[in-house]
Amino acid sequence: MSKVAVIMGSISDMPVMQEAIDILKSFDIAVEVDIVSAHRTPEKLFDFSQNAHTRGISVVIAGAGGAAHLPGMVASMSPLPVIGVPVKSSNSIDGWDSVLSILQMPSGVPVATVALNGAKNAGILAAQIIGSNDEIVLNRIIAYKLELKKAVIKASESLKK
Ligand code: RP5
Repeated sequence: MSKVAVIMGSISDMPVMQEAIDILKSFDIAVEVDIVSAHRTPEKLFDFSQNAHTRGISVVIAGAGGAAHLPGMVASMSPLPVIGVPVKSSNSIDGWDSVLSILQMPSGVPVATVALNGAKNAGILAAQIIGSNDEIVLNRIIAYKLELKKAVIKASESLKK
């Protein structure tokens, strides 16, 4: 069974990252959650990045704020796809620090960066990656998108009443 690792640089990122955990659980995908700080626990960062793929993890979602080096450093050492969530931390310069430090990766070392505080989309993207090779998960994504469509149609119809 595929598993997604949701990691973050600090416990202060948890309110944002909880959205990734929640949507993954709604798709019935196994989630491993941990705090891995690129700057405060560098040894743990190395250990996590070099070994995640040997522990049944298929995708890594990494959220961090400020000088947000966590997603990029995981991507530098792991063969797994890494989705980066820029977190708008309390002392951030409007979140631009987080966005740019996760987005602007060098050639050869991609991080799939979602929107500022976009942990929910990170969870959906991780589910889609798993779904590309897992029909059950794929069907849950199809059902989810159908619900999105129905909500828009319902809202549209409510305007015409
Ligand atoms: C980053 O610094 C974390 O990802 C967090 O977004 C930010 C602030 O961390 P704390 O000082 O709240 O632990 O490393």
